[in-house]
Amino acid sequence: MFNRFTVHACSALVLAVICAGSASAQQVETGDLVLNNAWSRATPRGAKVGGGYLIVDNKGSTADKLIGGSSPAAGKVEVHEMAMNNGVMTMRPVKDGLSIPAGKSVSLAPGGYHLMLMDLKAPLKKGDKIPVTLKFEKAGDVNVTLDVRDIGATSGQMDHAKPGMGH
Ligand SMILES: [Cu+2]
Repeated sequence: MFNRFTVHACSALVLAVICAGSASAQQVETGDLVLNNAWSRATPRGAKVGGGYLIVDNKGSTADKLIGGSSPAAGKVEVHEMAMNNGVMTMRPVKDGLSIPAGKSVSLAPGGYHLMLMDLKAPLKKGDKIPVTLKFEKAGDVNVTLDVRDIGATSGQMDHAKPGMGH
């Protein structure tokens, strides 16, 4: 399943993001934006919110903005940021949207910016594919699919750090 080349390639930090992207095999291109590695984390029973993570590359020469989104799996989808507030980790909606600067890559990941799926219709289970429509100021509506990973997953790259995979 994982040949020697894959393991070695994944060992190189610089390739970690590429590896993670190919692991989920999902890349969505729309105009100047390339969306990669969209994923989520399984939620505990009864949880009403879940996170959504992905990497947005802006290959164009003008900035765009992620304003929000929607999903059939949730009552609403917001863009949040985590921040330390008097030593306490808090999160809040990103005011006026998350800017995606021209030529830059913006990561939504645990501990930082993320999508917040509010009012979940059902808990997210590992292996689920959650369709989300992201709303960008310029690129408009873009459909991505969140791969739901293990409840303990912390980032896309961590998927490679499993025992027996040569790390
Ligand atoms: Cu949040």
